[in-house]
Amino acid sequence: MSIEIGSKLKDIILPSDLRKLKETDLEEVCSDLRQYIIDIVSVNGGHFAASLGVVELTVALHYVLNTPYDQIVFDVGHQAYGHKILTGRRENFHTNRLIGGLSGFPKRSESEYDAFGVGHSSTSISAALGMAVASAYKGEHDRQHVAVIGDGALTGGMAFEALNHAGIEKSNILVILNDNCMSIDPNVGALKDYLTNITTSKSYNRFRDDLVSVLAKISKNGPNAYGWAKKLQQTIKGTLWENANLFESLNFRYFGPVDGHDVNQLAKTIEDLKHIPGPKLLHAITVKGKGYALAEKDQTKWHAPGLFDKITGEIKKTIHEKPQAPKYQDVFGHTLVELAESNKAIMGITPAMPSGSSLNIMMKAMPDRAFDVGIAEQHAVTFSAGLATQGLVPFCTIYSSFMQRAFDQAIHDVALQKLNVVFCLDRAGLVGADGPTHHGAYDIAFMRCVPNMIVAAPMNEEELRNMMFTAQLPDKGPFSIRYPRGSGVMPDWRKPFRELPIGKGHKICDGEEVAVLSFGHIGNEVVKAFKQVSEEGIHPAHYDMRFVKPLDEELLHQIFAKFQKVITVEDGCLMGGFGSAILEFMAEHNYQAQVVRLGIPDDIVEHGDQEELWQICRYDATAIAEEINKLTAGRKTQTLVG
Ligand SMILES: Cc1ncc(C[n+]2csc(CCOP(=O)(O)OP(=O)(O)O)c2C)c(N)n1
Repeated sequence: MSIEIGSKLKDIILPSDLRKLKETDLEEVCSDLRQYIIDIVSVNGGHFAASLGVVELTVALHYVLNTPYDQIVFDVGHQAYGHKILTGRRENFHTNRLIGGLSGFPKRSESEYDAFGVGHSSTSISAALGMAVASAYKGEHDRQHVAVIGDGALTGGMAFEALNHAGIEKSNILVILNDNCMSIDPNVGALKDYLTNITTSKSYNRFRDDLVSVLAKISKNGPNAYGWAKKLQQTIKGTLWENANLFESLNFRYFGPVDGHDVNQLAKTIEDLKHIPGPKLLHAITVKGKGYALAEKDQTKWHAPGLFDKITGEIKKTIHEKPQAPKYQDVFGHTLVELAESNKAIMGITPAMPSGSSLNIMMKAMPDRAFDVGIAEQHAVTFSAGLATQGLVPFCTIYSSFMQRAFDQAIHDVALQKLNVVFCLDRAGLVGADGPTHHGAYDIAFMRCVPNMIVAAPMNEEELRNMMFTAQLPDKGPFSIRYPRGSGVMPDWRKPFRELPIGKGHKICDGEEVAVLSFGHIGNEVVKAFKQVSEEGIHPAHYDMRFVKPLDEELLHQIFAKFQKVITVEDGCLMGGFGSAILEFMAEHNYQAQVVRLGIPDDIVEHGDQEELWQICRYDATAIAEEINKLTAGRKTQTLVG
């Protein structure tokens, strides 16, 4: 693949090269950088629209600041492609998100320019504040610390906690609010309305004009900047105080709104802000997808569009001859609407992932019964708990890895009160290219230790539907259902609902010598493995356990009475997970079988293709077949000898 690099971008290997250019070159740098992102993402995939929206901000920041001594923390980090390209990684950028290649998010081990590892939202202000306080403590008063945070990420509680703290620290921290009115889906909430009001209000616009003139004086008067800063404060008070500003009331100096696509103005403003001490917030208005018309028009679709033809904008889709199995998220979305049609108590809740979780199907069909609450997992869970106290049955759908945020709420607000909240944990297991920040590795372990929690995982679409059906029946208490990223296995999945007995697994096939116990979709790898080993005359038994809590003890007694060799398979962490639950059962009942546990090791699993990662972690079909072979090698030899 040969991609032409624009003439201004060509010579920039590091930000120090960028800083050698004239201000008049910056617009061209931005246009080259934008084109490079389009060129690479169109053939490689990854996040798209967010990086296009911050091209000017990224160039202005690296132009003005002395990175990596000065530190920039990008919130979430899905918008940091431009930053990666400008900080020594252009040559490798074509490996972005591929196995062994660059991470799709800033990562400290990848570059000294990545001040903080990110992936989960709303952490940037806390991290930048920690750095700023450390710098102040060490006497590095010239050092700048910047958090670049989107209006979506600002809806996360952590961001407010950090603003609240930063307002009483005297540290030099600059928060740049990248306001594009979008999260992945349109941003939600009262804060979004507030930011829109600031952007359109007349008094703020008057204030902005005053600001520009004061900042111009600061620039001119350089060393005496502090005096001008005081004057600036008076200006702010004079023109702004009548309309109390949220950030000002938290002791931040608020600047803006400014045009986030005017790179020269941004560079000047950031230069001036460097000389103003204490916590500051610069409100930049940007357009998500800027510079690629289709992305500007349909920002949700172009958040992470997959591969596309950059000229026509056609998103590439594989054409299949046979009907394909649906994505689990879509089975969830359609099934929820179907159930909600007959059970009026059902409600749907998502923290900022309507399209990612397919709750948007219910939001469209039943707008008064489905809620996008913003990037607020903790709130989503406790809000669901509140609904449940009133006899409603909330289905709270959260990606497994984001559910980590709401662990206390699951215990304190749901489980202790035995409330009927159904957790639908999407993207459970290894997720692939998003990598370690996003792998849903821990939910089996952290859900099964919560008292009163039912923990289930479907092996296919029909089981998912039946688990959802069962969970909404009266008085089931807290009920968690996990399913992976991607598709199931049943093209014909709209089967009639059937109640599943809680805590009951089932035998998929009888066999001899070895029993394989699986939990969830990964059981389909066991089915494939059995095809491989059956050709060698090996016929183990397979059990789909369906529930890790409560465990099907009756079935386990039968299994351990018959088998001395057991393999457990899970798409989750081995420590404390499904295999651990089986070992605990054995210890309690004094069983002595040989057990091999397959799942995610106690290590960080990097990014890569989902199936490649199963292979690396040794629980894909081939690895399972190999383990079966190892356990049965003795029997085969005996058979041959006999
Ligand atoms: C805790 C958490 N929840 C959900 C997500 C998924 N997520 C990734 S980007 C994003 C939207 C961020 O919006 P914003 O900060 O405004 O950035 P933009 O994409 O608009 O530039 C969401 C919800 C996440 N990364 N972290």
